[in-house]
Amino acid sequence: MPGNRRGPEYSIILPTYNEKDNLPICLWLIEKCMKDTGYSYEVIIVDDASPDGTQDIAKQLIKEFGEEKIILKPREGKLGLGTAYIHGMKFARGNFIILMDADLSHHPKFIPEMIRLQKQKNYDIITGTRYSLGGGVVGWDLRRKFLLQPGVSDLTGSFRLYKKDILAKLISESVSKGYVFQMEMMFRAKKHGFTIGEVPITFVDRFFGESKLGAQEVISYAKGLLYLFFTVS
Ligand SMILES: Nc1nc2c(ncn2[C@@H]2O[C@H](COP(=O)(O)OP(=O)(O)OP(=O)(O)O)[C@@H](O)[C@H]2O)c(=O)[nH]1
Ligand SMILES: [Mg+2]
Repeated sequence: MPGNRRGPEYSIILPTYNEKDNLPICLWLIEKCMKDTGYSYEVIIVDDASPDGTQDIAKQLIKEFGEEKIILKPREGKLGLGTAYIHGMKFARGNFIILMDADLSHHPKFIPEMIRLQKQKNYDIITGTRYSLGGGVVGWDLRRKFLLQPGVSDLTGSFRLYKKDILAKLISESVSKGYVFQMEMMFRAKKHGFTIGEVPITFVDRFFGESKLGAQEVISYAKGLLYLFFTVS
């Protein structure tokens, strides 16, 4: 922890790769939504040397919002989503961690609801669920629908709120590096008997920027899934 100052209550970790168009809107929406809750927060941007200049935009936003609120923790190259969360966690000062995508697929308007539900029953984890009533998936391609079969709850989602110590414990046990990371978190959480609350969310496919879900990522995702099924029981 940097210094002995009291940190913000919530740390939002935003992994970015080529999100220069989405980042400003995303941060603006986060500020708007968090203001309404009255809780303090910080956003930790983990950018993996995006060639589109995401970091320059991030630096401008730091000037605008202040360096207490927006923290940039870049890495040398594209090292994957799972390790991006782990990297961001190292700098998080909040008691609660929110993981979300920066491409506006995850609308910050759901954060206050996640916070409210967590407080209500002191949940260990709140997950944004795309399959319950009230939520939905807009514009998903077939390939992904096929890979992520709808279940009772949304294991594969990546819009979540965690108690920090719970996430730290789950991370210390995790083996996944890429897209399967968040699913592994859920498998392990269930195994530990951690309490999980669900908030229905609408999920919108990215509008700006290119999809990073290439063939290689689909393959390693499928492999990771298989591995999890056999190792986490
Ligand atoms: N730091 C970092 N961020 C990443 C990496 N891969 C993806 N991201 C970010 O993680 C979030 C989720 O990635 P997306 O590419 O949106 O993944 P997706 O939603 O499955 O696929 P699309 O939206 O179709 O591209 C976004 O904010 C990305 O910018 C990575 O290797 N490193
Ligand atoms: Mg996306």
